[in-house]
Amino acid sequence: MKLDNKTVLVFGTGLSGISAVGFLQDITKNIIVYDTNSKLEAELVREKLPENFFGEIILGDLAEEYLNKIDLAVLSPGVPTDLPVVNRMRDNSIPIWGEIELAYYKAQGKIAAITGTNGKTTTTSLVGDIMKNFYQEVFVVGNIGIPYTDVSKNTTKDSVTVIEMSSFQLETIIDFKPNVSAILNITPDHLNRHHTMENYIAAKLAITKNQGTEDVCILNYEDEVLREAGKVLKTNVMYFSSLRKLDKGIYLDGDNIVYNDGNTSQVIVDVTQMNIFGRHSYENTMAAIGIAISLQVPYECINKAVREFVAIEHRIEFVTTKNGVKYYNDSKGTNPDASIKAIESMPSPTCLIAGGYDKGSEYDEWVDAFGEKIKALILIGQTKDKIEAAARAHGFTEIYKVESLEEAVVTCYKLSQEGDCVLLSPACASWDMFPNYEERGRLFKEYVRNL
Ligand code: UMA
Repeated sequence: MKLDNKTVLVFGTGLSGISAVGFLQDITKNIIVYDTNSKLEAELVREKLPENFFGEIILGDLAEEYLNKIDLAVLSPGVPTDLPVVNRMRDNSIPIWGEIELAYYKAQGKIAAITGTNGKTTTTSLVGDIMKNFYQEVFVVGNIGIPYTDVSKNTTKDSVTVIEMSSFQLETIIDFKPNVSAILNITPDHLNRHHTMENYIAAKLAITKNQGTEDVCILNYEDEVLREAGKVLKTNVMYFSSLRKLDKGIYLDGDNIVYNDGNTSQVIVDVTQMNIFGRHSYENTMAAIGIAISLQVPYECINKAVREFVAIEHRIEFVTTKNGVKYYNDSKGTNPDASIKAIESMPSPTCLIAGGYDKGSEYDEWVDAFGEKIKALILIGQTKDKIEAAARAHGFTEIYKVESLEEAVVTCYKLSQEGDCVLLSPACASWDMFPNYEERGRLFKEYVRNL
């Protein structure tokens, strides 16, 4: 559909909505900005919008009359696709695009798109670094925090755009087609939005729905859903595995990540030379390598970028060593599954700081993952009693309940001995004690450095 002079309703006034308006302004002057949050103030919304935007801003309910004049609705990722107002648009045959689909309208060059329940931000950053080692024009966008509509107009036939895509963003793509896609893993998440696991899986698999025989989809062989899905895709599939050698694909063999093109094998990197570790990090790295190989990046460029890559902030981020004890910040470990990955990647006995805002998670599997690794559990926040009960039910008794993050850090300092690790990986959101997980992570690092 051509968008010139069409009337477009931009739904949502967060990062994506504001960026979508800027994107659309060169194409049409008929833009309506809409947000269901009636508590927002129109003038404050206008301040966030481009200066030369003089269109209408509607907050709260959307009157019926608009449904007759809108040619397209552009949804922000956080807007559920089954909202009554969205259903009314659909009933009125108004096309509904996500912000990613809108950006794709002007996209040029090569596109790598990455999704998965966990690891997608790290993998996207790593792919971005690898690409920058070889290509001149590289954009890294999407769920990672930069709307795709911010950059897609600047892409050229020679550029590479690396996009982190959430299931929310994938739900509303139509023609979006990456040259290379990757799905890292699929475990239950965002079920309040997608309602069923089947819907969630379908959203993730949509990343490859428009790919053809000239494209590639990178899949985790050890994820049963993905392994099966790969057998019926109409595009080329490249599997990766951290558990077995593959006749074709990328796999971990001892300390080496190996690429086998079906005829010959080539060591791409020795994982002991990397700054990120643990099985999940090797899986993310293998996916990134698969993307890079598919986009013809030479092995030396891949090897260099992978060896130089450091963990992104708040994700199993190494902070410092004090008295022979290594401190790690995993404040982004806001659910039990993400925290399990951090626990598994600790190299030695660990004092674990956990607890926070109660999202209704269960902690049984998380406590099971402690094994011999966790020597003490230091609990903070709203969930401390709930987590304590789960831990005791699984026979874990080395528990300390404290009042602040600072007290937790000091407790770990006293409990740990040379060779140990201290890990902040709360398995909970931060909102009971901090404005966000970033602030929690920053404070943790500050307390550690002041020890
Ligand atoms: N809104 C409505 N009605 C609704 C829901 C939301 O009007 O029913 C409005 C809100 O009032 C608000 C706006 O929509 O004004 C917010 O839009 P949004 O939630 O899509 O947020 P953005 O600021 O546009 O940020 C989005 C992504 N957010 C979500 O998917 C929730 C960001 O991912 C992303 O970085 C950004 O686009 C740029 O691409 C964040 C995220 O939490 C990091 N992602 C989830 C995750 O990683 O788990 C999926």
